[in-house]
Amino acid sequence: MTFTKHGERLNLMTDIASFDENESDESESSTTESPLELKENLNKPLALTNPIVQKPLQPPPKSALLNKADRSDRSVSSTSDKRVSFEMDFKDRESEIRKEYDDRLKKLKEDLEQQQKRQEAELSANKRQLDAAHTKQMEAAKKELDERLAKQRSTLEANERAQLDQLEKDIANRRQILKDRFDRELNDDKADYESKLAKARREWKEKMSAEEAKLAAEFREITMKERETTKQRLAATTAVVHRAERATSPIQILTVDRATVTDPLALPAPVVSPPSIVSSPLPAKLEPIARAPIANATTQTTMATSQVDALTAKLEAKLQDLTTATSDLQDRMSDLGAQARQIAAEPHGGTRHAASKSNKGPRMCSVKATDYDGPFPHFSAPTEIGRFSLDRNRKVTNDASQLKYLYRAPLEEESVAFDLSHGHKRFDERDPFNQETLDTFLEWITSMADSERQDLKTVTHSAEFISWRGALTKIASTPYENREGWRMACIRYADIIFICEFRTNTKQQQLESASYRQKLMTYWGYKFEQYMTLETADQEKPETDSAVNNFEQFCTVVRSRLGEGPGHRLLFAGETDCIDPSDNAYVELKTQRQFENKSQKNNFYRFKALKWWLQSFLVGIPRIVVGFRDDDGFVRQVRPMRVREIASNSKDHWAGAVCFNFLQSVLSLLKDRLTVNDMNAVYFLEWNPGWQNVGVKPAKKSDTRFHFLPDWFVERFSEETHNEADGRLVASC
Ligand code: 0WD
Ligand code: CA
Repeated sequence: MTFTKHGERLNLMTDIASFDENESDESESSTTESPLELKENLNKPLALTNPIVQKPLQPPPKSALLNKADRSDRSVSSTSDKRVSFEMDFKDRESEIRKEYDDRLKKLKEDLEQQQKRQEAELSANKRQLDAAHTKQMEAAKKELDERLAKQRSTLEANERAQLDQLEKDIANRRQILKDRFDRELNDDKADYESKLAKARREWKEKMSAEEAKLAAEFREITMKERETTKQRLAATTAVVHRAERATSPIQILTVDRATVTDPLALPAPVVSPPSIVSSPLPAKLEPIARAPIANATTQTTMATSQVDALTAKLEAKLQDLTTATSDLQDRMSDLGAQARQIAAEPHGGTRHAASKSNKGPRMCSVKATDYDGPFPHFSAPTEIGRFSLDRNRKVTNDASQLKYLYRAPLEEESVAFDLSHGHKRFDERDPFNQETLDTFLEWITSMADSERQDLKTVTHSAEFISWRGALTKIASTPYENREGWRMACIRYADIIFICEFRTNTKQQQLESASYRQKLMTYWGYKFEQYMTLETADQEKPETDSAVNNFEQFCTVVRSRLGEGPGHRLLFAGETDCIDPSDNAYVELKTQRQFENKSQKNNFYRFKALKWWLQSFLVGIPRIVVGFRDDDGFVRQVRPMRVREIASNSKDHWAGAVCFNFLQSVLSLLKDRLTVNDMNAVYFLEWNPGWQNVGVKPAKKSDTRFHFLPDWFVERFSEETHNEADGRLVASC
């Protein structure tokens, strides 16, 4: 295209076409050359493409020479001149052609350059256009994509919102259902309880008044009858005496005697002053004969009087019993009344007990927390004096074979997922209805005495009280307790007061009516122990697929002293979960529902934490490892809790000092009341919700259920305790 534009110039040059045979070819090829090839050719050294340089000079064509010759005909005449002229012409022509050619080349080059520039400009314009178009397209696509994404996002968000709303609604519904159910159950329980209370009260009243009326009637009837009989008897006796006094012959006396002997009166008489028979004077001459029947009659009268006395005493004792029973009943009714009032006022519990001083003197201890405010009493650091293990068959061995090691890894994990329900069906469980006593602990004491050849006093470190640790936890927590009552049977033997917990009737009923979930939750505690303990210190990780059992157990036996001066010397044993191999400290394992809000945490420190603290503090355990679980029984996190910190975090709710001051008072009360060593005398130390006092009362001797000291234990130490004096324990409450 560019070349046709310069076609004119090319034609001009056909004059010298003979100088280059290739020219037409070249020009032809030039027209077909691409701009790029053209550029390349142009860049080649000119000499290569210059026909003048490439080819030897040829004489110009005839026509051209003729023209020249014509023009120079007039000035040059000789051949050499001609030749010179021709050569000069030729040179002129050559330089002309060369110039023209150069011009043409230059022009061509310029054209080419321009064309190239234009093409380049065109190309870059195209590129820009393309780029712009591309950018535009990209932008459009991006915009579209963004729009689509935004749309999708908003749809998703809307879905999510809808789902969340639905979930919230479901939760609210479930919460409402649960609340309704809970309220209903609570109301039912309350109504049930109130009606039971009213019924019990009615029954007691009826029973009481019936019993009172019956006894009074009985008493009246007996008294009347006895009085009547005695009157008759006295009259008869008086008559006999009179007759005897009047008698003059032995026959008459014999008759009188026979009459006296056959006197059918046998019943005793009430306390009536007998007539002054003995003092009545008899004629001296009759004395030897009359003496016998008179004495006989007197004896009979005295006998009747003493029988009446005995009966009266018996009746009085019965009346006394009745009065005691009535006062006990009144106490119980007032406690029940207080409990009912408390339940009515605070259906969820949580109040402290109403203030009331003991009205029974040393028979009771107040449970009011404020009565025990003050400094912490002396409590010597618990000292471990022994350990024992119980195997699957509850066989006691004097060793630590059942002691487990804490598996520490979960403490380092941010989160865990221990399924506490795993294996529940295979739970190898102790019979929960079996009422355990101190037997295994006493077995250990006996085995220690046997192996060490020590007497009871030495082996128990002169303990004044022996019990499970759990009993002390229960007693000590009472000033802050309002839900669960307790009953401890206490026996004084060998100057030691043995304390053994027995389930209350309420607890027994709760156990009988335990729901599936409650049973499952009991299992959770044991399963957590399995997830967290190793059988040996070098075991890599716990064996969590085997069946869980709660027969095996490890116990630490500790001694301590509570109170100033001699205080109370205590010996108790506590089941201990494991030992931390990092510092050899005992560790208690517990599970706890995860805290989701402040109030849950607050509730924990208010109620549960007290039991945890007491349990560990009593045996000097420094750390509890807690498995925080969800409602489905999955432990999500395992964290340590320092026992000392539990007390300080709970200081707004309870004080350990109150618990220990109270425990000290209760132990003093026991010392006060159990002054005689008698393995058959069982006393109950008891407290139930609503009671303002903890009381001690003797159990019925006939109720052998509570005679918890086994014969083999008593017999084992009977020799050494045989000569010991009673009543050496002294204390005041
Ligand atoms: O009614 C009771 N609590 C009695 C328990 C009455 C008489 C005896 N005992 C025995 C049990 O054999 C028990 O294993 O005392 C043993 C331990 O006494 P403890 O250390 O004084 O008991 P406590 O401090 O109340 O509880 C320690 C652990 C519990 O662990 P948690 O983490 O839940 O506090 O002993 C276990 C339980 O694992 N435990 C029981 N296991 C089965 N049946 C029982 C029981 N009745 N009581 C406690
Ligand atoms: Ca435990």
